[in-house]
Amino acid sequence: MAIPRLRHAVRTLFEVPAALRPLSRACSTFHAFTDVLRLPKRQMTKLVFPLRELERQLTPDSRLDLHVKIFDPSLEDISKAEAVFTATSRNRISYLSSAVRLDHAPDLPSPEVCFIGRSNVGKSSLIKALFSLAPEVEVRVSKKPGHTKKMNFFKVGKYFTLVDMPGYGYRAPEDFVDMVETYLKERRNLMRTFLLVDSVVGIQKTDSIAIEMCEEFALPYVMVLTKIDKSSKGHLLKQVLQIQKFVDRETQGCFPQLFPVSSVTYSGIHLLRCFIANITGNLD
Ligand SMILES: Nc1nc2c(ncn2[C@@H]2O[C@H](COP(=O)(O)OP(=O)(O)O)[C@@H](O)[C@H]2O)c(=O)[nH]1
Ligand SMILES: [Mg+2]
Repeated sequence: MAIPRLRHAVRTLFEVPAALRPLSRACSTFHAFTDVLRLPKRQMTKLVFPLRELERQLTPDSRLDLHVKIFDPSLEDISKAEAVFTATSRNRISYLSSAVRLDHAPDLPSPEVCFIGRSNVGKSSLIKALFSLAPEVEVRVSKKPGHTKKMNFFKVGKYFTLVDMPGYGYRAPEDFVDMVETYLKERRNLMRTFLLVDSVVGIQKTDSIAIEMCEEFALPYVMVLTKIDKSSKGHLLKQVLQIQKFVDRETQGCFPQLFPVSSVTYSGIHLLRCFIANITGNLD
């Protein structure tokens, strides 16, 4: 009697709960755009263009509030951009080095993009998701906040460099402001700064400091809204509209279109890859 019960217990232990099944399938399958293209249209739109899915919930007259089509690439362009992020023998994608000061940063001629945001906002997870087609790249994702205390440089073939910046806010390194400020102000090949905001809680006080920094240095930056899988549709829409209003009214250098993403379901990841490939001049 005990053995069948034990067997059942073991089986239950390794079973994916029904509620998580679509998620686990999403994680294992949708890294590659060819798999995404096989999805039913509605599901594909939701995964590739999460902002459009949110827009559907708005009444026609308030749809203009969300700028969903400023960057509106074709599926073919999104496919093309994927090659940039796919590791091959001719396109080596790898961790390059870490630095605590700008004069220790690698001196490369290629365009650069950086990711900044509060500790725990999901920077490393997002970078890991962007690099899921180069699984050998090691991006450390911590359970504890404040893990990334250095600027971590990743080389994406001959195309561009991507920098994971240390998180600000809780447990930020003391010299964070000096490090990040100097980098943002002086890095000559910096093409775009991606400023991550947690979509669950919206713009926090510490986020405003980073926004002010970007504004003061007149940097072109883009707001990426992380962890969209964590909220209900209603809550997410409310947050997105609030952030959009803030961007429209209070910022000069921020790209008007928001980029909602989830590093768990891969929602928005393919579009963001395409945007990065585009602004670094690698989509032609
Ligand atoms: N549900 C969910 N959790 C996430 C997502 N992105 C990150 N996380 C979790 O948030 C925590 C902080 O993530 P991490 O990438 O280390 O943040 P960082 O400090 O900004 O680099 C980790 O426990 C992640 O698993 C996401 O898109 N969805
Ligand atoms: Mg990190």
